Amino acid sequence: MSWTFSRRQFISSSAALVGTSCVPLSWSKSGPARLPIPPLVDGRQGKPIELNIRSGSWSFADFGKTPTLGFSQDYLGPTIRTQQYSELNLHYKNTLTESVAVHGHGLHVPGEVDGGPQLAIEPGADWRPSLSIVQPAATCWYHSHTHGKTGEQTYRGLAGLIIIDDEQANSLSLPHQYGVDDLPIVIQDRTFDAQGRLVYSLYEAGEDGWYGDTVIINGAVEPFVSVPAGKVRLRILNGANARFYIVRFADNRTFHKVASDGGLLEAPVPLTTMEMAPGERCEIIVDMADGKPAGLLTMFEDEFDDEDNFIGSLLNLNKRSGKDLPPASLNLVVDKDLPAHNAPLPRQLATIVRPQPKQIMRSRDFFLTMEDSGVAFDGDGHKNGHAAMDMAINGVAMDMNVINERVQRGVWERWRIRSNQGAHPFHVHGCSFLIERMGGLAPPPELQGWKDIVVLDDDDWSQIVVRFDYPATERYPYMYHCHILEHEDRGMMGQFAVS
Ligand SMILES: [Cu+2]
Repeated sequence: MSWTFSRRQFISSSAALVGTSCVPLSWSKSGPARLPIPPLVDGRQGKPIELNIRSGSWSFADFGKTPTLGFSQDYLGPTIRTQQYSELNLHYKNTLTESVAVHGHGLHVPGEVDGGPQLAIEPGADWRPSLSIVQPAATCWYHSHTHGKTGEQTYRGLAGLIIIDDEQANSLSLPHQYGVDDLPIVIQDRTFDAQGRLVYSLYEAGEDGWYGDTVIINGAVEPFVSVPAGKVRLRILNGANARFYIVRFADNRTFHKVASDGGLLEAPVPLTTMEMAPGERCEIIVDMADGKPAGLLTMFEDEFDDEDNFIGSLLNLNKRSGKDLPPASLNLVVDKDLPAHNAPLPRQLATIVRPQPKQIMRSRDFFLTMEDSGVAFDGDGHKNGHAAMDMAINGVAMDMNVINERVQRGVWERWRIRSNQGAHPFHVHGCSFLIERMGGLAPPPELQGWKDIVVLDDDDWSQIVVRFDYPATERYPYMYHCHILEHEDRGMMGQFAVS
């Protein structure tokens, strides 16, 4: 199936909606799990941060352990804190028996330290990128970007957050106590077998990518977290391989989005619901001063597969009491003993300087295509009968030996992107960009900040303005690609050099 749900319907709707989320769980023998908070590693003084890419063993719920991958831990990696105008020195060690490339998603750094597939770390080898952080405050992340294996390695655990601070952002009155009122929230979905082991197969993934049936937050199923009776910042990453989520609270409370992929918005935007595509980050502030618990709902957008279903869901919401809602993926529970941040939200957050029309020097178009190619083959060349799709951008699949575009450094460009079928999150390395149009429409206020992912569809063009300030050589180029990881691994990706 391919979903026909249009972004246009979602964006034009300010109403809240509801639907089924993950399968309700009855596994919790020992009560709900506490939200795992990845350790915070301070990279601000330039001290090298060791990240061992290793295999692990992790229990997502009360159904036993499963083999996993992680950075210096069993599943996921530590949260790395850095700041504007500092050097971030990373020291990856690959202890696995397969090669791994690790990309710094959202970082404005040269191609030679960007971590694309050309920079794979061989088994037993090290990689020590030194990153000059010049960009402003943002929530970025690092994850596997290994040629043909990004989906599987990320699914098994190779992902972590990078928080960039800057003086301007630090001067704002926003919650900033990591693990107390400033929480990392990585949303993913996973499928488990009867023994509780992770199930994944690129070759058996459907044409929309690999969907897990169970939502996990920081590696736990339906956890809770204690928060102060005040404002709480959630740095939410949609770290799923393929799912688009609709995020809201069970009591439909208003929250404020303060930052998108590339950093702070110009002003907080009040919302009751938001869409998150794979790879996107949203920083939101939720006010817990009333002392009531808040359940974070993460609904599968693909289940709203047509307009009738979508409108039906809206009508259902009016009939439902709070008790009928799907289970919360994360429960925020107030602890009055924790120090609360109760200052009003700043009215102004950042200044976003947009290019003048005359500064935009050239245009490029990118057409993402999926075509049924008949019978699929597994990794050993055996026919397996599952959906086979040829994935391409501008008619060609990713080829490690081909530079698809050559871009001039420091010059604004307009890129237009659309697909022949369905919605795709388009990600560009080495930059943040601004969205001019999304599916033919002007972006809503919460998408008018710096971004590195734009959603496109088959009904109209999405359009961005972008400028690259760092070089990427033909040996170590940047990538543009669909962030549905199974689409990326099947070839919906291209390489470009900046000089
Ligand atoms: Cu795609």
